[in-house]
Amino acid sequence: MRIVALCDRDAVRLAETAVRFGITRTYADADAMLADGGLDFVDIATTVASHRPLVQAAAAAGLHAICQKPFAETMEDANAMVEAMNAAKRTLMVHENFRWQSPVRAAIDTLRSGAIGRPFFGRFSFRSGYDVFSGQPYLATDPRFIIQDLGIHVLDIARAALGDVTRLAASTARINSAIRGEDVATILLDHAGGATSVVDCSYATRRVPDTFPQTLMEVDCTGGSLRLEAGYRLVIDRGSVQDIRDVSPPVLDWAERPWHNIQESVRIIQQHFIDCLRHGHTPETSGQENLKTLALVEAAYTSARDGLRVRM
Ligand code: 89V
Repeated sequence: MRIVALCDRDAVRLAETAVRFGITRTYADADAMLADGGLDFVDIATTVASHRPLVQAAAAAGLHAICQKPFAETMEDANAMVEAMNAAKRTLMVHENFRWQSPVRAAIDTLRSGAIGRPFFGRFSFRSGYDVFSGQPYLATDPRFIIQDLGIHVLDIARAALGDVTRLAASTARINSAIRGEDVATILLDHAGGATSVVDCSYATRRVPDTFPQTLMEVDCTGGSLRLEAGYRLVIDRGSVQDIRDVSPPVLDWAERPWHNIQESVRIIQQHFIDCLRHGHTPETSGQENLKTLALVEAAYTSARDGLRVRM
């Protein structure tokens, strides 16, 4: 597989990327790129409002697609994208990459193996004071911030680790008055398998060292407990026996700290997509599957706004 065409409305970025990677087909308009053909799939790495028209255009062109998270601003848009790709019989994967971070994956795989029994409690935590707004300025101006941008990842990890959710309650706060949306969220989840978990996220937490962009995990199971601690330390306790593993992600040659765990997960999820296309499998984070994570985002905003516990 190789990248044969690039589309970007920012002419400077388009030219720079084309030169850097030796890509000769460049476009400022996605429809023009699709009309020229010669593509197997598109990787849609745009902001959320453009996802629906771009995914529908890919489906109409008979192409498979990867779509960035957050998949959609509304369930209606998300359902429409899934239906369009289903009707075209093409594969749609949401680029929900946090569950693919190798340290997070090591923890999820341990839980899924059943080695420490049945989970009954989880905490999935992302707390930082990192300035994400300078790199992604739109995050400061959207009415929705942390649940839609970051909580979505952590909710997805909670689902990957403990299974689907039956009920949810959320509280939010805005600590940084320079932004429009909420920058703190605490979400209580009941999982179908019987576990309860807490997803807590903050971009208003000052601490040294700052753990950005690590998701910390803590899961109690009937046969032991598991913690993914700061600094990528995975601790698995079985009473008297403690297994401590360094699950630090590699810093890929194009990557940089502290983003390297996210950057590695991008490579892993892209590889997963290619493997799925080659073998005719459905991606773990398919559009259809991601509807459940997106529903949790919607439910969290409803719960926080109305002070209600929401049934899924
Ligand atoms: O990578 C992301 O999804 C970002 C961040 C984790 C920085 O909030 O939006």
